[in-house]
Amino acid sequence: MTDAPHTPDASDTSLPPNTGSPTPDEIACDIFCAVIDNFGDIGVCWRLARQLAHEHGWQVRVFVDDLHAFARLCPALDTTAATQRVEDVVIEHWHAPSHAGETLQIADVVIEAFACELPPVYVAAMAQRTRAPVWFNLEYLSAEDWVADFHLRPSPHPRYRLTKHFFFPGLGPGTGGVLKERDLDAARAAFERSPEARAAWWRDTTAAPPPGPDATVISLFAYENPAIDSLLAQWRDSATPIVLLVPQGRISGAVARFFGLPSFDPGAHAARGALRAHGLAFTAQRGYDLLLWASDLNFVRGEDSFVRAQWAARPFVWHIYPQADDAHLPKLDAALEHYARPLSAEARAVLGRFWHAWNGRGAPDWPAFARHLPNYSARAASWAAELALPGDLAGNLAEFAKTQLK
Ligand code: TRH
Repeated sequence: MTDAPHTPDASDTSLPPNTGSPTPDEIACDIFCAVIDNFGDIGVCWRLARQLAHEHGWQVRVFVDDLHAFARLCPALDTTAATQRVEDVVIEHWHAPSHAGETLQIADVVIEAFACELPPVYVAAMAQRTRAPVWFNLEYLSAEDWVADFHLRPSPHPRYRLTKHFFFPGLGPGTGGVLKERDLDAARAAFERSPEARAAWWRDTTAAPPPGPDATVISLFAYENPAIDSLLAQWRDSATPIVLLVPQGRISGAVARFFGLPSFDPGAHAARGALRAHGLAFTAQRGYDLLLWASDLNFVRGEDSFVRAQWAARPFVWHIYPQADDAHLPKLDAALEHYARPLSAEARAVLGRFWHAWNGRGAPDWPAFARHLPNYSARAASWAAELALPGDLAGNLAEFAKTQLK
């Protein structure tokens, strides 16, 4: 353990009972995160944890069961430490489902991410607390309409005097919104304004200078995807240069095969026709935004990169996390409905076909998509403004928690 965990609280009956409502820096918050696969679960929790700590002054502790996945996004993490503090957040290795820290301390606000189950001993202690904690189940993001009806619905515990609230992220009014740091737009504007910062990024990331204005820069973060072969061939045959940036991941193998290489690891470079590709290292989470800002078009996946691409205010193509029985397809269409709404019928249809093709329905038509890129760029900017309307998720969650703690 490298640092003391956050403040003790009234679940410890030896302490005086909790009376008045806590001031912001006294609010202790525990986030429980089980990593199902990939990086999205911990990606969302880590972003939320930092925002609650840095922007709201909360004392945040994250229980996470997979420190190795976490370390990919946060290289400062010590994967052998049971407890550590990183960026003012306490990280507990949630090494067993029953584990709830070395000493049982119950926070004012408890967030179970994506319906992971809290340790039973922790829930029992929550019920013993003088003032019941504010308990959230943070759900996965969906753009579907029903989300607004279910957001913040209370669910009383069947046995204990506890109420859990379902917190639904969403793209529209009445939902919990999506995560957005207060300084994000300013950081993006500074990067966009600074040719030096962009040149340095290109040099450090690809060992190449920034491409000329006629090139289309594309970042590619995706699951394995059968549409990639056809798309790479269309980019090779494009009338204008395409620069492809591929962070190391599940689609790297297909890119390597296209170029006849054994792998496409960080530092790899290859060119065919109009297509030039660079293999990139998987960066710390903050660094991923720069890749989105340096690109004209971003292929993203899952949940967190999908949201970041929207804040980057550039066109994007979403590889949605595939679910059994194609349950993900209505979610894909719901997102399209929000995002594509003001586009012309033709631009909307082309975008819909392209997103569908990237998600296993049909073949991608790059020339048609590329023709509409200026429309998609304009829409990306207006969409980022619309997406901000429900407010930032961390702020919305903190506001609601405070009303419950009064
Ligand atoms: O990794 P994902 O596919 O994650 C998930 C999980 O599969 C999860 O189980 C599923 O439920 C959810 O999707 C919907 O995609 P996502 O959500 O975009 O998370 C990727 C994270 O990785 C995101 O926080 C950005 C980060 N990242 C980096 O930090 N550095 C990088 O170089 C890249 C490419 C990404």
